[in-house]
Amino acid sequence: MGSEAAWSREAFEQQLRAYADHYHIHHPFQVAMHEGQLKREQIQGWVANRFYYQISIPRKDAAILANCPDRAVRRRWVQRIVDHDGHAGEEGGIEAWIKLGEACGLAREEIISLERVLPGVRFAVDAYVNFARQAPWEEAVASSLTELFAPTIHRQRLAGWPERYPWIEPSGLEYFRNRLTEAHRDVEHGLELTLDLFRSRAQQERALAILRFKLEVLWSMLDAMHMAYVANMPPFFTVERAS
Ligand code: AHQ
Repeated sequence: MGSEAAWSREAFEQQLRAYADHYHIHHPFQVAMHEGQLKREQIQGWVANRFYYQISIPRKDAAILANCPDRAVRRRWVQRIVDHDGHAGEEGGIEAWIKLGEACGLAREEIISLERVLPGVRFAVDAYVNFARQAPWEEAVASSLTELFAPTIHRQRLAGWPERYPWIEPSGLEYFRNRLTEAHRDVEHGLELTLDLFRSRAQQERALAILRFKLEVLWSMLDAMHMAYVANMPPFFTVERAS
């Protein structure tokens, strides 16, 4: 194992942020979405598939809490579950995502049934949740740092969708508005923990590898959607043709 000197805190943060160019904002499906090129069914497919990611996030975060012995960390990290599941008087992000789906013309039942979730999306999301269950809690914390790059993607949608997708009920964009503040707060905590806990060069390199894994999760989800909704080659298209 190399005995290279650890990066300074600032240099380590820069190494993490340098992965911005691997973020799924650059995936062809996401680029087409931003440029207004997606049809109604393609946007609906994306919302229905991303719902599986959204309902998996609180279970991912609960796995981190279950593995984390540090009360000070848990009492901040628990907010993520509340943000998504909601609490008395606040419907939460999962409900807001369903509202996004309804604003895109999907029926509530269609979203909640998970009937549209593609195998490739399910595999990628399950890989993320299982990683959080099996890895040391510190590593699962580091895997959430793709949200370093999330505010831009939410701002893009809020700015671009009303003009490019006027058929989407504007109230559905509430989810993205809420994430701007929630993601910013989450990343502050996640980045602080990662910079504090991954100290040696080997640990810092490990954190980069974990971030890369999570970037692959997000990219693979869009790969599955691109194949199904853009290339019109859903799983088993050679033997089964969706009705
Ligand atoms: O809506 C998103 C969300 O709630 C989360 C939680 C966080 C995590 O713990 O991994 N990551 C994440 C992300 C959300 N939205 C994605 C998007 O493109 O809308 C971005 C995604 C992320 O960057 O990890």
